[in-house]
Amino acid sequence: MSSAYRVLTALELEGLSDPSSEFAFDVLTGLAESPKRLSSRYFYDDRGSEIFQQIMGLEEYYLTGCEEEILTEHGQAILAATGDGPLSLVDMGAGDGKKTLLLLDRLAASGRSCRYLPIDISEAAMAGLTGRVQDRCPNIAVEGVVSEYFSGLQWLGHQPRWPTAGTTEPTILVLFLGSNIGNLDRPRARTFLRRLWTGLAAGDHVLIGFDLKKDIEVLLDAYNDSGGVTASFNLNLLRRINRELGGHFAVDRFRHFSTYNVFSGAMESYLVSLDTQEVRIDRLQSSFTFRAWEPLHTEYSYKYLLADIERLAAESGFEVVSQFHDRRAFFVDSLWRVKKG
Ligand code: AVJ
Repeated sequence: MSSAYRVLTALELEGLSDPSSEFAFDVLTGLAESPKRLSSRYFYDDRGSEIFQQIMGLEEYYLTGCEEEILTEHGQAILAATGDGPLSLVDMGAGDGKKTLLLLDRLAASGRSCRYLPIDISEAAMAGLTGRVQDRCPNIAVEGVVSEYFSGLQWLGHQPRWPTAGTTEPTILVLFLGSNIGNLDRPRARTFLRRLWTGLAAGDHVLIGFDLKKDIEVLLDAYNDSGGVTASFNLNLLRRINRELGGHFAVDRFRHFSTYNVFSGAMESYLVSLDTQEVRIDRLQSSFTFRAWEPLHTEYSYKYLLADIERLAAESGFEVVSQFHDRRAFFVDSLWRVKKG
């Protein structure tokens, strides 16, 4: 006799999850909240990723230049800390991979056996990145995954560590560069790093880019660039809702505003409604009222002290190997080793 119920397996459920309905749901709930908010994870559609690449080229957005300097100056030391055996390089939120190439070039030149596993949410960015790496470093095996990093990480956790028989187990180095961790508040950062720890073995490494607390004027300029690129990055979120969810945002009726909260240590970004307006979003079968000067929160970018980084590592099961910073000490790439009992 057949039973009257079924137990859904994770696999059956997986096929049912739909990223665009998740976006729709988060917009629906976020705009119903008070204050209104949208998650910064939705910045990175193909267009948003393209605008972010423009941000990385801005003089005012010092983060990218600092990290390039760190990887150029200390790339050798970072790679050496992971030994000289086969290496799996996992790159979370790889973007255009320009910074990672600074490490890959060295690896390719050293002849060390290496596999490159980038994870990025934008397929266009991934296509560009994997193409570039394959051209530049033909002896590095490239296997990209287009997904958010949490699911990409889970997927990688189920992959064989090293498919070639006869070689020694590779060590893993996970890159989480560019201050991507800055979007997470402290509890979420801890949870994220614990998840990462769970998928790794003792002796694996992670290299995490943290933006440091510094002169507030420098911070404000980085998120309020004079060319308005950051503003269009932020406003692209409304354009994305218009494109994907049939929204009717008049994008020029909102302004970008970004400020520093000294107490929480975060740059906070908002879109502020310039007048009272009602915005219909067809696919949500809903309209939302924005009052004049009402804010919509879109992003946190947390800044760290070196001591915060050490505490975070300890709290999530890692040992700090080395903190590499640029000349001005604006930014740190922190190298951690996985500790297991
Ligand atoms: C990609 C999250 C590191 O927070 O600095 C840049 C995104 N937002 N300008 C950051 C961003 C506004 C960036 N991260």
